[in-house]
Amino acid sequence: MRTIRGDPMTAVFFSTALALGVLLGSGTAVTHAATVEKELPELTIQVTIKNMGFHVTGYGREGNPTAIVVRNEDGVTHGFYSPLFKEVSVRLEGDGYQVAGKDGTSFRVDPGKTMTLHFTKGSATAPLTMMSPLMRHVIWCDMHPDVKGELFIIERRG
Ligand SMILES: [Cu+2]
Repeated sequence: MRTIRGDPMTAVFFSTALALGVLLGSGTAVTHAATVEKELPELTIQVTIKNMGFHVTGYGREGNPTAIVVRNEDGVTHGFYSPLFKEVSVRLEGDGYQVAGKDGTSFRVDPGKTMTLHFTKGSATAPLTMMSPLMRHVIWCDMHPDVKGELFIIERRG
């Protein structure tokens, strides 16, 4: 049994926290390194759309189920698209709907509504180390070209 201090996940958390500051608002992602045999916990990325902008907190991890919770606080319908959706299969929950956008599958969320997109990117076969990179994935609204942002997912590499 590892101690928290010696846990490689804790090390990843603090190194990414230094890099990203306020993005990592939630402490819930600090977990013990799960073994591959166990079911990995779902991580949550919160995206609030407000004043025609994306406000993102949290991050995902390759091999872990990940939920993107998209809350639209604007007075207009927004789209939510990422090239990441070409690589993963997405399960939609909540008050959103799927559309065929010009770049591929996209999602819509009406004013005041919240939708959740569940997916798992890659697998957990490689271990997480202090060198595991934090990869950036662009997101944008395919209805308003100025509304864009980014998501972060830690990749597992040796
Ligand atoms: Cu929009």
